[in-house]
Amino acid sequence: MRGTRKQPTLLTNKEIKQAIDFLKQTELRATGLQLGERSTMSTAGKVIKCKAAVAWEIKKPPSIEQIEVAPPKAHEVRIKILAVGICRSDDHVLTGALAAPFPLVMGHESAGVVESIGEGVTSVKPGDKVIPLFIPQCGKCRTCRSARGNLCTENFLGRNSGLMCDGTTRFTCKGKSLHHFMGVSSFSEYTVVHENAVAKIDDDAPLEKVCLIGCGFSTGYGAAVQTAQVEPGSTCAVFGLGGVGLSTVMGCKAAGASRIIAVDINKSKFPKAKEMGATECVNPLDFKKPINEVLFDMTGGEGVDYSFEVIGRIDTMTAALASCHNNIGTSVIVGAPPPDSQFNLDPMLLFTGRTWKGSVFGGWKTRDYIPKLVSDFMGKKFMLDPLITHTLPFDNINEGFELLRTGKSIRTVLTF
Ligand code: COD
Ligand code: ZN
Ligand code: ZN
Repeated sequence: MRGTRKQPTLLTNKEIKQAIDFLKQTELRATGLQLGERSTMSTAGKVIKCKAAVAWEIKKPPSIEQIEVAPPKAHEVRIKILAVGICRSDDHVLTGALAAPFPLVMGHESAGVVESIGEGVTSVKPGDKVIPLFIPQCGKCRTCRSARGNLCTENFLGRNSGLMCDGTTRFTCKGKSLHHFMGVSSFSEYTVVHENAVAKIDDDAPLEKVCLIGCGFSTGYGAAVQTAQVEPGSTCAVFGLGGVGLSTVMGCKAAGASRIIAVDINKSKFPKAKEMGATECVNPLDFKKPINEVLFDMTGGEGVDYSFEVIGRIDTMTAALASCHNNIGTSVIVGAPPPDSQFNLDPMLLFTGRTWKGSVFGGWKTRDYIPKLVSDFMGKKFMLDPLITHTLPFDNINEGFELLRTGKSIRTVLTF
């Protein structure tokens, strides 16, 4: 009987090699790394030397340097960044419009893969695709416990120390400590963030696109669908048509607004705004009267239902407020005001019932909603491609800043 038992099938050498290659590729896909790169097992617990853009001084372009990135401490996550967008706030740091301690590693609109985790981290593991979050979600503070709001008390915008929670930094270069930025610092091949500031996303998400969900897209889109909760059939006005304002236009459209009036002093922004859903475009420089009066004329003397200021100027914030219906209108401030600025406002604008709100990162509770936004993108509920006008190798970061300053780009994505 023994002689008749079927022999196990033997694989040829070629088939064995194919199987090993397949397993290797599967593992690499899971970590997001390229062939030839070994990471998770070999680098965990060690200092990693890698490339980063270091901003040494205000008003000087960042320089590409080799830096050392320490391993994550308890409740921290070290991430290999694979794609990062250049946001206006990064530029604001360089110009001094946004205060941050130098030297630092900027960058906050990114996506990557977890390289290693510190003690006590349970929500992500090495190999997970993630988006680092400049607003964390601790789950414990007053805001996190509330159904409303998203500005977790642990947020790095308010703290602005450029240090991790234990008061130290994970970055050094040429023997000097470098500050973190917004708790994220993604102009670096590797970064360390707190576990509360990481969102695990879909394994199939294209990182060079969904990195925009880490700031610009979510900030603008959320202002309409989350903060204002624009209703179907409403009339909206969006002031400022940069990447964030265009995302607000997309949000108004997704919410079912029937009129979306796009406002900008640069008329070259109008074709893209129309592509994103604007029904009309207005240049305030074409009129003698104030833009709020123009918008009242355009809406039969009623004003718009929702207005959004996506520029960051005091005069346009007031004009956007004055543009909405005097009783049921809502105006949302998305742009950060210049430092030390003040409003000089007619209180009647608010006395009659208008609602004036601010929105940071689109009002999304970040760890809850950023993964959902990525899934919505994968489900084709909105587009990111029209916002990405340039993709450059990381080393060309200063070319990316120049494209932003000269108004030639909407978003530049840098890849490593
Ligand atoms: N009237 C009309 N349009 C104007 C005016 C004006 N007086 N001045 C400028 N504009 C237009 C410009 O022509 C431009 O098209 C647009 O406004 C601004 O676009 P960008 O490309 O400069 O900027 P965005 O869209 O990338 O970002 C704009 C913000 C206002 C969102 C940004 O600058 C900001 O303030 N961000 C901070 C808010 C925030 O949430 N920060 C957290 C992380 S970023
Ligand atoms: Zn940003
Ligand atoms: Zn919190």
